[in-house]
Amino acid sequence: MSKYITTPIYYVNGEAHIGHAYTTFIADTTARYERLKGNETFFLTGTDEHGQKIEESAQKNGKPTQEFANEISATFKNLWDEFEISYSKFIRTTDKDHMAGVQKAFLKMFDKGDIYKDFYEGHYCVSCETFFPETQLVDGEFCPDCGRTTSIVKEESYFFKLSEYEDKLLKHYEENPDFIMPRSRANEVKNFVKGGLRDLSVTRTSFTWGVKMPESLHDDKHVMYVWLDALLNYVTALGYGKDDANMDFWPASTHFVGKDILRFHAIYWPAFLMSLDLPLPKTIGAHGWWTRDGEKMSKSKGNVVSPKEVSDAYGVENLRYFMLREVPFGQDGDFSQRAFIDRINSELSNDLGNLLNRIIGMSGKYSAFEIDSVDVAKYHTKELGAMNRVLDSLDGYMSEMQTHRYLEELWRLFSIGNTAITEHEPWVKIKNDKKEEALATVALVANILAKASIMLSPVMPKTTATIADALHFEINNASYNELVIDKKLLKLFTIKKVPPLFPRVEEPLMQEATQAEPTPVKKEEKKSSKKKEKFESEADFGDNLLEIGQFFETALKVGTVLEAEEVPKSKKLLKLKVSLGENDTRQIVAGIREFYSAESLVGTQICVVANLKPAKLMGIMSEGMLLAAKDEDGLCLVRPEKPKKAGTPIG
Ligand code: ME8
Repeated sequence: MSKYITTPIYYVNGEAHIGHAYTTFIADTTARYERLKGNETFFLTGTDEHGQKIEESAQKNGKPTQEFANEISATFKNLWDEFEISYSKFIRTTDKDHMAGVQKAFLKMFDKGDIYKDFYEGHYCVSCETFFPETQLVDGEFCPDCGRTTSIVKEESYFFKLSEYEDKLLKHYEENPDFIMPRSRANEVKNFVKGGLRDLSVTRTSFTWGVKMPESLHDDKHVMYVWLDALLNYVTALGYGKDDANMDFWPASTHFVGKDILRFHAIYWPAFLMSLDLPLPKTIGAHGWWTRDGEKMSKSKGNVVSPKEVSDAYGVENLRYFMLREVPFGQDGDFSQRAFIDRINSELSNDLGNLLNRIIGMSGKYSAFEIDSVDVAKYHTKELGAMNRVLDSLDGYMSEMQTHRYLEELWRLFSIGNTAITEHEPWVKIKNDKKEEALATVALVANILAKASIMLSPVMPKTTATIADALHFEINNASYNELVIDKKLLKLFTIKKVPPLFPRVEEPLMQEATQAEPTPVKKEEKKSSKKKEKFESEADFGDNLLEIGQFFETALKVGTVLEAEEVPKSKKLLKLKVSLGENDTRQIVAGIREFYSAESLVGTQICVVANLKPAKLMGIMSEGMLLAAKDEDGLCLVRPEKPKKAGTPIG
């Protein structure tokens, strides 16, 4: 099967920010995923270089327009190359072949009678390169999309008979419920069309920086409307209007776009395609916006985070993981350095990195680094079943573009591995002469890591290649079929040591100017996290046993929850008032909101670490930590078996 995945082509009026990187990462991940599954995949990205906006930006920068476009286009291409984005073609709308293709398409629509010449008078927004009817203007003057002042433009124009496509478009939406994703976005498009479509002005005479008219029309004073020019890139990139070399890839499987340009892709583009007698793309996937302090990040607002700066500080693969994990596809997300660091430390470093270290450590100690899956099924049917169920569920999330759910589910595999080690305690088995059992657990986890790495590879290609190398296999369609689809286990091999893949991040690595939440990591958090890492990275805790006195340095107490409430703007945190005995009431902020409602906690008892230095979470002071246990089924609080007086020491 062949697949065709695209990003929007980005305007060359400024350099890329993380919003652009996000679209490109999702598209790249999807393209890599399709290739992993064995589908021949064409992946297109590029730059949109015509129109008044670019002409004006070039003037502001005192450069000839083409030179300016060349420079900015190169910054996009260089960035994607540095990020190893696996595009098949980088198109520029100033490419000769593209411009010739646009002229051919224009002529075809004109000859068909879908384009005619008339006059246009209307309110034009230069920034959005769009005319708006008076009824849509804010306060009779301002652009309804970007809020800038519009100007009245009267000019001769060619029009595309968009109004004739109303019914056909509505029919297409009805018959193809996956045409607009997430499906929840389809209504806004349908309503727009039902509200009536006016014919679309598709040429301009007020400036010259655009694709010229087809010669046969002898009408030099017009240039093409930038959106007609831009949308056609999706087919000219495949050779439309030239040699059709790659037109076998058409129709596109998914055009990934931001929700700001959904209307152009879900209304204008299919209408143009119908006029050209070309099939329509399967899906327009519209994602949400990355915001900074609640405002859309954009080049014109100047509130952007630079992807280069973030990747220099944290690594591009960590950034890919974070962006795809953090935000449900279609929803907006605020870029927070704090949230990014938390995910690196807890999910990448602890859950994945430490699991690999533990397996390398244990196999080194117990079997001279040799791993054999021969006894895995004998001791671990439960874990193999759970693992296979997770693996089978993943494709559904990816085809729905739910990358955050995909990764969340994928992480259940690491929980299965970690839980197996905790439950089966290979170090105890080794001491008790049950080597076969101990090695079966080690091999089970090696298999989990291998299969999880294959499925993680579209998101983190390089990191997973290193894991695969340690596990003596390569990630490709053959190993995907063997280990993920056919559920085979790894053959006997010698595991390789690898340097730590995800060094913990102790404090924000970017300066305030480029970070959304400059809260530094507290010293006490730093200390405790170091301790945790050391503990968890050991295979059998052998070198980390505590003296009893060390344990009693921690004051554990029974607490009674007096009050509980949700922390505003946080999905995870609850703020509790907890009694630890007479005259000792504490405020504790805990990340348990996903598992407990505030009301359900009031009056119940919990176990509290009472002698931690206070720390702030989302600006709220927390004066203790409660104990909880978390595995793949969720989190539960550790509580006294029977009610005890608040403040009763534990130990
Ligand atoms: O619209 N959050 O180009 P553009 C998430 N040339 N994504 C964002 C974003 C943000 N804050 N800001 C931008 C154009 N994007 C046209 C497209 S296609 C035929 C022509 C991403 O440079 C998102 O994908 O303004 C959005 O749709 C795209 O960049 C807009 O880029």
